[in-house]
Amino acid sequence: MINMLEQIRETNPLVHCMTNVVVTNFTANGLLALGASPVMAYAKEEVADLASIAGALLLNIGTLSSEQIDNMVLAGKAANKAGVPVIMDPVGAGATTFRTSMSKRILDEVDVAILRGNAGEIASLVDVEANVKGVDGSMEGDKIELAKQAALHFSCTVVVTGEVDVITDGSIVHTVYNGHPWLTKVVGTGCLLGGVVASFAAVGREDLVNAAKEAVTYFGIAGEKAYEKTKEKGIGSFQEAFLNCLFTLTDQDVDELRRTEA
Ligand code: ATP
Ligand code: TZP
Ligand code: MG
Ligand code: MG
Repeated sequence: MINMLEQIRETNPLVHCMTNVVVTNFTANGLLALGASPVMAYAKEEVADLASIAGALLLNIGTLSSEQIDNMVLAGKAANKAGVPVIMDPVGAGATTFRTSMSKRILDEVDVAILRGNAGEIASLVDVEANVKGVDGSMEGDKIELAKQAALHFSCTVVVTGEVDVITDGSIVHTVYNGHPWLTKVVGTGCLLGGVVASFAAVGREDLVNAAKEAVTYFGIAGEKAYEKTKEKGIGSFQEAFLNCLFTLTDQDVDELRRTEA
């Protein structure tokens, strides 16, 4: 049994999140439910200090400004220097030239360990035709090939999420079938997943593909369990049940319910 949940709950890794204003509270509560220790911090005066003592750094451009991107680069470089894994979510890349170019700037200046996005966002970063409307995105082609292409292009682990999730470093490929469509009815699940991936990376630095795969599997199973508890009620109850499942799921539950392929 892979005991990453136990490790997170025992060590409570500090996860420095530079994320968007829509999902800040949901992300902090989701990470606390998991067992990590979130801190949201943005000021240029402190981001480098925090990033270098964190277990992982999350850069999410959801409500970006150019000043915020400067500070993300500052934090990312400090994390790199300290050996802290950097997880990036290029929210809405492809929707505007600004989002695409700022995402590329971070990827150019910071050594990103794990890039997590929907297919449209990832496609737009490697100049593959994509359909991105605001923060929702898709692409028609093969998602495994897309993820591999992005992983090789940026020399990092890539997580492409959707109905099926693909995790790859360009050579090892995992597909995760766990998850539920209601996860798309609650804003910020993709963004929270970035924080969850960061938490798993904090305790699983030596094998980031595996850490990302385990994070995505755990998250998908929590979505399935939450749906079973609230399908007669609706998505308000689902959101609450989802947080409860992030809190209660064990490594043993994940092993029993995983639907993954390597
Ligand atoms: P988007 O803005 O396009 O919804 P996102 O950034 O919110 O993207 P998602 O791709 O929605 O990210 O991924 C968030 C979580 O939802 C992941 O755990 C993913 O597996 C799950 N998920 C997304 N779509 C589905 C689906 N159709 N069926 C099952 N699970 C899904
Ligand atoms: N607008 C800017 S960021 C954001 C919205 C709606 C949240 C996107 O969250 P997610 O996880 O990508 O659905
Ligand atoms: Mg979504
Ligand atoms: Mg998103």
